[in-house]
Amino acid sequence: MNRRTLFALLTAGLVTVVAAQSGTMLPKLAKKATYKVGFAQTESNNPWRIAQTKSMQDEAKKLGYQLVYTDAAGSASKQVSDVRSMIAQKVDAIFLAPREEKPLAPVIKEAAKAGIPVILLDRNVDPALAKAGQDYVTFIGSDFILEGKRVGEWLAKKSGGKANIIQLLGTTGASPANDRRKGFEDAIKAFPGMKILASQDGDFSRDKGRQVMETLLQANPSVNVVYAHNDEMAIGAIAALEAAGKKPGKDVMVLSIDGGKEAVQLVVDGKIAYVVECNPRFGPAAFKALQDYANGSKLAAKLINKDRDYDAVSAKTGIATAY
Ligand code: GYE
Repeated sequence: MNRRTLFALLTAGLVTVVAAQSGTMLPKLAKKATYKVGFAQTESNNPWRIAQTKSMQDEAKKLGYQLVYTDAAGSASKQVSDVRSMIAQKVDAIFLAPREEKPLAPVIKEAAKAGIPVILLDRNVDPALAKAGQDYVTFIGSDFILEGKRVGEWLAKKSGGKANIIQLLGTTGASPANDRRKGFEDAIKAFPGMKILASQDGDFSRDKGRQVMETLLQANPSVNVVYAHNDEMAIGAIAALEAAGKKPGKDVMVLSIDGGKEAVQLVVDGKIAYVVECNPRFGPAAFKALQDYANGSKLAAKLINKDRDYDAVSAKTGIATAY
């Protein structure tokens, strides 16, 4: 090989590396009759996750696609290795529900460099670290800011602008936790009589929600509203309230997000006052996005699911179709 050829080869290599590093190389997806697709789930400890996984599995089965499923069991670092193993298995595409906004961003770029497009499901990544249409194809999920805003506005109306609130936050660093907090806090800002006494991480989990509520209740006996970022923590909080001799629905108003059957039943029973749904049925939208992408369509940066809500009246009929 002469010097000139060597130089040309090196330059070509260099150009590719630079382009990949600047994150502008979203891989294409070939049109095929069937695909082997990864789904990297974050955890499976609640009805919402179980409904989401089922919806993905059902749709893959219906289409005759192979689904490579992993469960990170609540660990962002396990989820990173799950995605790496999907890359090693050379799946055609990856659906990723990133547990937290920051730690999953680098592995999205690793997949892109390996020629595997990633579609984000239900949770987002930090937009400063990875971008739709560049590092990943699109984000499919709910508008979490809007969910929090709907709860805040409902409460402002119901309480006449007066409330002593405990907020049970979702997993620290997870996009729905950040956004549900922002939407709610922005919505109640204009009401000086609505006070957040305490906000603490309950990790979207029932038991953690119960434990955190127990502690916060002792320190804040004047609480009369609990806003939980998901049903599981709301159900945990109800257990803590009852153990302390308080009546949820009478002494303390409980509000949550997700809208699983168990929570909607608690609305019917009067223990939860209001729930904004977060739709977990991703299968049809997720696989349609994959096919659209393979067909060469340019997808929007965000594909937003529609969410219902449940109060004492709508819960009675809505429960029949709650997940
Ligand atoms: O609200 C919660 C789950 O990311 C939108 O995560 C999802 C949330 C959902 O574990 O129950």
